[in-house]
Amino acid sequence: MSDPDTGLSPRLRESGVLLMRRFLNDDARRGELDVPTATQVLEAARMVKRQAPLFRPRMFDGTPFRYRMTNCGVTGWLATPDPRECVTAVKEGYYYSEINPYNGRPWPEMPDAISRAAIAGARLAGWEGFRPEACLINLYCTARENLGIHQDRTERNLRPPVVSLSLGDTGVFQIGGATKHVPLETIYLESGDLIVLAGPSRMFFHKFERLLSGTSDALNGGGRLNLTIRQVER
Ligand code: MD3
Ligand code: FE
Repeated sequence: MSDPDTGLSPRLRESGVLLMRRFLNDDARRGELDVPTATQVLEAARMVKRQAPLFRPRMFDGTPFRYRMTNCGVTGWLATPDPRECVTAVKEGYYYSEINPYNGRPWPEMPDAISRAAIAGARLAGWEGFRPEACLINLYCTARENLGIHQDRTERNLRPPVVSLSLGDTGVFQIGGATKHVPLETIYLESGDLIVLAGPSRMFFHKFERLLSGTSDALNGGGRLNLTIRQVER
C-alpha cells in the first residue's frame, strides 16, 4: 500500500527512496534534528546565485538545457558550456569541475544551511557520515522548463545517496527503475520537501516533467528551485 502521508509506493520505499513532506517547514522536528528553515535555505541559494550566476548549458548534441543551473561546494556539475560565455577553456559532455568556467573562480562555498540540511536528510535515510561536496541548483521558471529522463552517474562514487530539496512551485517529478523499461511513477514535490535517493533508487531513471505555476509564493516571481546535494569523490 502507498504511504498515506507521502503517496510513495512500497516499491520505491523498498528501493531506498525517502520522501519527507515539508522537511524545511516542520518547526516541531527542528532541534532534535539540525535542520535549517526554508527561509535560511532560500537565502543561501540567493547568495550562491549572486556569486555564481545561473547559466544554461548544452546537452551532448548541442541542444540548450530547458532550465538554468548553478553550483556551490568544492566541486560543481557541468554540461557543455557555451565557450563564448566562459573565461576558461571548456570541456564537452557531463563532468565535475572545481572551477566555474563562466567566471574562472572556484564555486561559492556550500552555505551551512544547505550542508546541514543534506547531512540531516542523509542521516534520516540511514546514511551516516555523508560529506556534501557538491550542490547543484536547478531553477525552473515556467511550465515549459523541464528535464528529460536520465540517470545520475557522473559522480565517481555512486554509493552515497543523493539528497534533494525543493522550494517554490510544486513540481511533477517522475521516477522509474534501473532500466528505462520500468514504468514511471509520479511524485509531486512541494516547497520544503526532502527526497533522498539511497540504495538501489540512487541509479533509477527519473525526469522532471513540469512545475505547477502559482502553487507557492516562496520564490519571488514564482518558479521552482531544486537543490541536489551530492558526495562526489570516494
Ligand atoms: C533520482 N533533478 O539534477 S530532483 C538532477 O527536479 C535532477 O531538478 C530533478 O534529476 C529536478 O539530476 C529531480 C530529485 C532527484 C534528484 C537526484 C536523483 C531524483 C533522483 C538521483 C537519482 C535518482
Ligand atoms: Fe537527476
